[in-house]
Amino acid sequence: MKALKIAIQKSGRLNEKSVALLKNCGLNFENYKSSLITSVSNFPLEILFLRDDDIPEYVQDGIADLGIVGENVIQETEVDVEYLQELGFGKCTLKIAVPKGSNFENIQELNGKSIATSNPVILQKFLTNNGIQAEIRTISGSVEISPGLGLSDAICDIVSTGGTLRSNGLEPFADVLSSQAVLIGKKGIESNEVVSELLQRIQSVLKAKETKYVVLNIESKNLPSILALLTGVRSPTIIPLAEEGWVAVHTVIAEQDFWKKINALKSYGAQGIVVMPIEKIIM
Ligand code: PRT
Ligand code: ZN
Repeated sequence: MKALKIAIQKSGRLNEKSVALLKNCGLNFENYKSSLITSVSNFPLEILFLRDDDIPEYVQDGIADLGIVGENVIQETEVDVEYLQELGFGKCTLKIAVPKGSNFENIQELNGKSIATSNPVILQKFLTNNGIQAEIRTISGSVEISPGLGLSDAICDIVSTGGTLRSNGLEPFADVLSSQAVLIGKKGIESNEVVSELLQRIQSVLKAKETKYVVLNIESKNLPSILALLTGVRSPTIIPLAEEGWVAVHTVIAEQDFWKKINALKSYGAQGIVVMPIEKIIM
């Protein structure tokens, strides 16, 4: 099989999780901070380490076959690439924010105002879709200080915790785009067998993250109530305990309703509940 190239961020917010995802897929590679390219020893793949802004175009132009990058960067660079998989990390929202106490109530009030951003393409689309005419001031960094310096009335920037907005006296006003890291590929690449194999591995790692392996003990007479609760799996494994009238139940529980189910299991008399992470789930 011919080796493909995947581009990931060299350093920054997505680097560590992109590397961890590929390693969790069973790929063996050295991750030298100084190198721009590294080979995977046990899979036909080379990894390119790039600035995130360059990744979409490298993939569109076929210099890399695949890439891991924030949805916001793909939209901003307006490239024509294949979206292969949302990866569930690097989650953030591109928001319009205004100085605290501005008392804006409706986004139409942005008409005639100036908005500073590093994402002029996405912002312009949002303004056009909402029939707003505002002046976009494109700046490359520290967007959040621009209203304080009198450079703009509002900003449009990426927000995750909201701490940067707060510490600059700003408050979020409108959501423009929700983003997370995604796996992209050059057009037509999804039919490649190396890509199918990698996608299958990525999906099994993501699926495993969404679930926990749970083992518990319960009195046999209470078994029907907890079986009714554990509907997400085909059938849990039931093993008799040495103590008469008790069984151990092995099952998986989805992360999203984990605490609700654990509390319900306890209320039905489950004891000795052990929870373990799952590395992969092969569907
Ligand atoms: O060097 P390179 O060009 O590769 O990296 P970069 O500096 O351009 O990007 P980087 O590493 O900061 O972010 C990479 C990607 O992570 C972005 O494109 C987003 O998809 C995603 N991401 C997730 C974020 C954030 N969260 C985030 N909080 N990108 C930036 N921020 C910044 C934001 O710009 C603002 O300055 O963090 C600040 C806001 O954070 P809070 O937590 O205070 O709200
Ligand atoms: Zn960047």
